[in-house]
Amino acid sequence: MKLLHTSDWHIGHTLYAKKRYEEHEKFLGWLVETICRRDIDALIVAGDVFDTGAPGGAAQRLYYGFLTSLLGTCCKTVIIIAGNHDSPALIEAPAGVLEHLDIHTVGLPSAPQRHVIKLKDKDGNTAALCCAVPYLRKNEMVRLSDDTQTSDQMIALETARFYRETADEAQRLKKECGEVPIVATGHLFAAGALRTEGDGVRELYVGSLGQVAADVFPKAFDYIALGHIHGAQVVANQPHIRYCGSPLPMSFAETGREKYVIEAELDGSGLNIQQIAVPVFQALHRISGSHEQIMAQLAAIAGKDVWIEVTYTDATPCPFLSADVFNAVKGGLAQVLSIRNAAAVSEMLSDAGNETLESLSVQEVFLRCLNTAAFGDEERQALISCFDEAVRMLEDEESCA
Ligand SMILES: [Mn+2]
Repeated sequence: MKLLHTSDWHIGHTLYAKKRYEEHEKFLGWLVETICRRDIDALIVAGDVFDTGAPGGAAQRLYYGFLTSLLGTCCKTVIIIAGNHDSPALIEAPAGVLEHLDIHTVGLPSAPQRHVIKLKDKDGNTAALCCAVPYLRKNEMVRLSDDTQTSDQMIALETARFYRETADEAQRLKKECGEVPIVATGHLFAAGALRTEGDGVRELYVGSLGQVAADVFPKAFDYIALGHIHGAQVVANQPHIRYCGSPLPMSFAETGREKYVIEAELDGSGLNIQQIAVPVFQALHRISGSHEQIMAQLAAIAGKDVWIEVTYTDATPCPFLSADVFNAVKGGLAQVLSIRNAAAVSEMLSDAGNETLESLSVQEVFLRCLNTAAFGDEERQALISCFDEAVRMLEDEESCA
């Protein structure tokens, strides 16, 4: 019995203003190919299928297109759970239809029987059982608990109880199915899991609330497929409890980091794990330094198909940095997605009060940028109306997406 574990696709994600549908399309195409090439029996998607609770048509088309392309392949069962970014209702809405295709979507916690799913082999026999547990939302936990307080302890206790009851149900079913392995899913923050700055993981609860110790998972589980943390890792030194991580880098902070899906083979002799590296579908590159250093680095890669984040590190303000940067890559394949100009930002913000960039409107930020350069009245007016038009177009585009 071979299963493939992936999570945190975040279909619909944008990197700065860049939509990433093309990368997702390539990833999902590669995933079908990989499933067929490696003769995978079952696929587990451990949450955060979409980037938002209301994914647009393009995002849903990619998702359903992918599921359709699995039909008739070696992959006989698909399990999809909702993550903290997903709408549980949206993930579960097509469950009735998808069930007939042995695609099981689980959004909300309910009775244990609903969460135990049979994984089939090619002859249609049950080859494993899966305890499909979605992200457990705080208000769901409060509903399940007698405790009305959301505390660290309550979340840990309810999570443990939910896994225990589901595992008990799986063990009951195992008596009917024979000696089959039991796998489980989760979308949670396991205590001790490593995060890196800017990895794009949205906090589940405030502070350390909701970190779950590895001992909440019953011993009955032979493999636990987790989602939520975007870097692949083993939990608490237990090789059968792991995060596969997101298949795409979720920010420039993840530039150069290897991404994986995980193949877990479960048979009589135990568990055999292989990390399969996901190809890079869009190269990212970070550049930082003085104006001179930035220009030299841009010149070297302007011809490559790469998305760039530029960080200006000198303390002296450099008001024309953006224009120079965009000129440097003009006509080449490289695209600059972001320019971080800390010196310009701090010059624009007033020292009085605790003003931050986030507290200003986009128009206000633009006006202050204009103030740092000497434009004539006419030129200034033209730039303002041009900017307003650009903002309006962006807003229109967003409301249509
Ligand atoms: Mn995620």
